[in-house]
Amino acid sequence: MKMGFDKEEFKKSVEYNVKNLFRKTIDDAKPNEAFQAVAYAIKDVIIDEWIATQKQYAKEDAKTLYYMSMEFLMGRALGNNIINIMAWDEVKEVLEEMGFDLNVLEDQEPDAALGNGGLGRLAACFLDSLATLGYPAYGCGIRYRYGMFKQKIEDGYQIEVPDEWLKDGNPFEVRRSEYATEVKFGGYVKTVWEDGREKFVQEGYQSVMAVPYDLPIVGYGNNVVNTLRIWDAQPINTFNLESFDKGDYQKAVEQENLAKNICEVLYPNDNHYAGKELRLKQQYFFISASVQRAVKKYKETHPDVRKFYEKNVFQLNDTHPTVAVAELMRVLLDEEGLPWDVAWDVTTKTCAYTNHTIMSEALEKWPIDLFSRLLPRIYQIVEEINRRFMEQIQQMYPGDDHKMARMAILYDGQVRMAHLAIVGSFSVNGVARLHTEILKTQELKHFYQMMPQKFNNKTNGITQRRFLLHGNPLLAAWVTEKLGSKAWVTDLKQIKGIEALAEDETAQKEFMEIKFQNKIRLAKYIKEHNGIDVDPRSIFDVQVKRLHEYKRQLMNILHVMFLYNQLRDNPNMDMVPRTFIFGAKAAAGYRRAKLTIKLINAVADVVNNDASIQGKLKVVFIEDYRVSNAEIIFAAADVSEQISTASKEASGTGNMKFMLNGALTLGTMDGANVEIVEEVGAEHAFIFGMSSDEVINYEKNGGYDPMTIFNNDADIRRVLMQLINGYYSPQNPELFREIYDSLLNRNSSDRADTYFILKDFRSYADAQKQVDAAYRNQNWWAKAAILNVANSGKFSSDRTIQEYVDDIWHLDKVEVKL
Ligand code: RUG
Repeated sequence: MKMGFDKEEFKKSVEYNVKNLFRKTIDDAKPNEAFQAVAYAIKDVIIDEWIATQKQYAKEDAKTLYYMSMEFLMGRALGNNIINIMAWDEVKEVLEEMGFDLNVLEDQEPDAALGNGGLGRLAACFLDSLATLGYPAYGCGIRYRYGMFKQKIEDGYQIEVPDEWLKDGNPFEVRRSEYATEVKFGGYVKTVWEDGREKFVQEGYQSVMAVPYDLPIVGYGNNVVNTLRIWDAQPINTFNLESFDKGDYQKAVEQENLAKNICEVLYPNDNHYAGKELRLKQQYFFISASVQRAVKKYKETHPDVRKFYEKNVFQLNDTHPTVAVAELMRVLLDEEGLPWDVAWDVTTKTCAYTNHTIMSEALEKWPIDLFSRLLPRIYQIVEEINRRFMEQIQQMYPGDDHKMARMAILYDGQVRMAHLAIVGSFSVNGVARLHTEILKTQELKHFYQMMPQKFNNKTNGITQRRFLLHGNPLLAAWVTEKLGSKAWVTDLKQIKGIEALAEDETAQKEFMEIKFQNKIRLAKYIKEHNGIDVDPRSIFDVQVKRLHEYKRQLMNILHVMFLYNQLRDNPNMDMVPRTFIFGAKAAAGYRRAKLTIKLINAVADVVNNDASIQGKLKVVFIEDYRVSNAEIIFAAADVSEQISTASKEASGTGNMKFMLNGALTLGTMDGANVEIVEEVGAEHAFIFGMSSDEVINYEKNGGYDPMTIFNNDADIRRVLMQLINGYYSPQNPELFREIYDSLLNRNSSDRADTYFILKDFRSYADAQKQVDAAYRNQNWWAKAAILNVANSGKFSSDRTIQEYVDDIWHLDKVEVKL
């Protein structure tokens, strides 16, 4: 326990809150009411630290990071906050005395699901690490009224249900109306002469008021509380008589609707750009508000805005916040009156960009007509940035039109946001070593050749506080006991200490018993939520992540079909019972991904109800995969499926969470898998499939024909035929035809089997066989699992953040004393 947590005070605070919020005594409080009361009591503890931290930052005039992101996939806050104020045991005890179970109360809290997947969760882990390491930082984002949709499975199909996460309010947030900021859209730009210079004034625009809500980000045991600032939109003048009288009725209604719509909902696309106008409005909305506020805050204590970059750095989380480059220019030029060159100097010393993907369909390219209509002044600035950049290319590569075309920001009627981000930033980083190399040598090679000094790698990481200490208390306690210290909680490298136990049979037994208990916990969850019985003694083989073709959930389920065929042919086949567990949301408009979910559930229906295979195979699709159930899933996994087509998964972070919880990776040499294998040793993982070089080579030069595999491999052919002969969909044999076609028939835009599923299939099946063989030797398995945990130190987001600080942000640590 940290000093200063008073159990009696806390108890009184909870009772007081129940009384004031619900007009009840504590004995009558329902779990949800008790949750609210406890959350407010914890907030009360946090608030003092929050105030102290911000005062200390101001006093030290500390440089501040603004982590700009459309997504923050925070999950639940209560448990995390209690852990980070180091009061878990005390709170648990007090609540027990009051007749409440902390776990039950935690379950009352909706996940804050303001993100899609890896990119948003990375932002959340980064905030946790920043606060824990004591670095001054804001997360800047949007307060979506509806977060990532809730997934229901009906008749095997995904149904999207709105996520009303704010229905009962959010106990931890603080509305900061004093920082409300106007954001303007549309209209036109007028040039006027004023004070002897040309000025640009936006007129005839619509605007909204951006109002920030602050959420505390609690550091672990260090009194530091940073801020996640998410912006809500409100109408500037609520629909009023004045505008009605002026005949501005239409405009008033439009402004009101604009404000209502902007923050309504998170776009549920992961790794995919949909080009929706409202999305661009969202981007500019939160960026303009954040940038304006950052400049204003700086100016409150600093006279010279030309030195803005000395105290502020903006990290752009993907291209989504890239308008920040032009918005900062606008503020510096139009509002601060700086000349172009000075403003550009400040901007390019302030902004840094993280690239998270090479997938072309994820790259944002806004049509110029839309962009310039919505953001007329911003567009002018982008035009000028582009003009100057083209001049620079001309100078460096005279007459090389190819370079100009490849690198232009404005090209072919589009604004290429990645190019704007690279040109406007002093740092461009990839998210795993392999990914960064691919950026340098393939996707962004022209930029790398021109400005190599900007490029750097920052391999992703995860917070061990949520994904081990909170998510897997049994293993966390075991690690602490074995190491004789909790130091790993803030220094994950220390977990290496358990490596010495890998060969120790007692330790192996203890480890396997913990895994078994975690599997029982997950089995119970599955029974409660899916009504399926699974055997905790079977191998839990897990693939949880967004559903995307490049992640190849399809290969996984085709392999299940392949195994099932073998079992049908030979029910006595010797195999270790296996439970294949899937969890995945598909973007609402991603038809093929949704059909893959249906296929997984259709296979599950057949396999799980076939008594002849003696329970050797089970398939479970966990509904509504999200941060809170992820914690339970990682803790229970034996096998971590990381099977993306090599070169496509920039990093992956689920792979790290599995490793930390002692699951063995079954994966391709893609993203951060490469570094995981490097840390733990290839002999403690199951690696298969083509390398990224081979994939890229096929993509460039052709030469892959899945039909040859189909014709020559009877087992694969049998599996594929089952997609179109009604084996898993007797009512509608054609149901999975689209999937079959995607594997075998080229269509207008794509090669057949774009993601090389058939190409890698045999190698995958062989690796799966090795898993089966390896699991039979429980001592070996335990050893390999312990080694995975022991070697996960590199993958703490604390390490990642320290690298960002050292190489990009250059922040100073701040100590907060109460
Ligand atoms: O797909 C990537 C993951 O590989 C990566 O681990 C994660 C965090 O860096 O970001 C994911 N990502 C990429 N999500 N959206 C994109 C492209 O917009």
